[in-house]
Amino acid sequence: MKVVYTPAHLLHDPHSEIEKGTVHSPFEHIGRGEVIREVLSADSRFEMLSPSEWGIDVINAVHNPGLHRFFTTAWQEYQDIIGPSREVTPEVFYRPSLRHKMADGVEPASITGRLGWWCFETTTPLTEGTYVAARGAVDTAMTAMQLVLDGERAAYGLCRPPGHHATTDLYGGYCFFNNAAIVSHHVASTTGVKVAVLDVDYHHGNGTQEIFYDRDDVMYVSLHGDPTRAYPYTVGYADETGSGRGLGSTVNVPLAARTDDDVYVNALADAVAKIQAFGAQMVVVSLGLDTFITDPICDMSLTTEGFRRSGEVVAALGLPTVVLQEGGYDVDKLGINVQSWLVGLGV
Ligand code: SP5
Ligand code: ZN
Repeated sequence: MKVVYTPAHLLHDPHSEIEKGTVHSPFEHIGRGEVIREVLSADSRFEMLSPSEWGIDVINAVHNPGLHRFFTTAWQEYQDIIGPSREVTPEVFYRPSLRHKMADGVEPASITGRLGWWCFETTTPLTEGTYVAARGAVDTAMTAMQLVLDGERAAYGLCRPPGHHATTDLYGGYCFFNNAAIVSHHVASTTGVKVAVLDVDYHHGNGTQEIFYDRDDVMYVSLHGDPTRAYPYTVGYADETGSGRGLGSTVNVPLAARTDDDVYVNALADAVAKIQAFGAQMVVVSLGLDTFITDPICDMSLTTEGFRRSGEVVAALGLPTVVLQEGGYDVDKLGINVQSWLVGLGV
C-alpha cells in the first residue's frame, strides 16, 4: 500500500496543552507521526511517498477563507503585538450569546480577539510552524486521494496535525484544517462520485459532520465515545441525522466506555451496511487509534487484533478507500495499531 508522508508535520511542535486546569505536555505531538512512519517504512508491504502541492483553493472550498487567512499570520502577530510566546492559545472565546439581541458579531481587529473568534478550545496551540504543517497534512490527504482516483484500491495519508474536529469556521481538538472533509468535498464536487466518510476515531468528528450536515453527496458515519461523557460533548448524538437534503446522510453511533473488539466490530459492520445502502462509490476513513485499550485520554478497549478486524470489515465494502490519520495517543503502540488496521484493509 502507498503511504503519503511529509516531514512538514514536525513543524507543528507543541510542548504544552491546557487541560483540566493545568498546563501539561501535549498528547498530540511530533512523536506520533514519527512512530507511524518508522513502523510503516520498516515493513516492505508499504511504499512511502511524498505529497504534491495542492494550494489553498481546496482548503477555501470547505473552510471560511478567513480561517486560512488567520493561520497565515496569527503566530507572528502574537509575537509582534503581545510578546514572545512559543505557543499561542486563546484566553477569551467568542460565544454568539455575548451579542444576544444585538447585530451579529464580526471578526475582531485584535489578535487576542481573533484567536477566540476562530478557535473553540484550549488544547490546540499555534506554534511557529503550525500553518506550514497543517498545509502539509492537507497536501498529504489530497495526494492519497489522487492515488485512489488514479486506480489504487486504497492509500494511506499520514496526516498530522489531524483534521476531523475543524469546522467550516473553527479550529480545535488538535485540528486546524479538516483533511478528510477537504478530500471528500473535492472528490464529490469535481467527479460526482458519492463519498462516505467513515470516522472511527474515538472522538466524534464534529467538524466533518457540520461541513456535510445539509448535503446528500457526502455521507458522514461515525462510531465514537458517547458525547454524554466524551469530547466534544455537545455534538455526536444519535438523533443528529442531517438536515434538508442531507437528512439521513449523517449517522452517529455513540458507544459505551470499555467497548471491546466484538461489540465494536459488530457496530462497524452495521455502519458499513449503511454506507452500502447510501450508494457510496468511495470511502474516506478518518482513522483514529484512540479507541485502543491503553489510550491515555480515552476509555474504550480495542486491541491491535480488533484494528485488523476493523480494516477487514471496511475492505468487505469493496470500494476505493482513502485512509487518513486522525487521533491515537498511546504512542508506544500507535505504529503497530495503524499497521494492523491497514493490513486488515489489505496492503
Ligand atoms: C483528533 C483527536 O483525537 N482529537 C482529540 C481531542 C481531544 N482533546 C481533549 C482531550 C481531553 C481529554 N480529557 C479526558 C481525560 C480522561 N482521563
Ligand atoms: Zn480522537
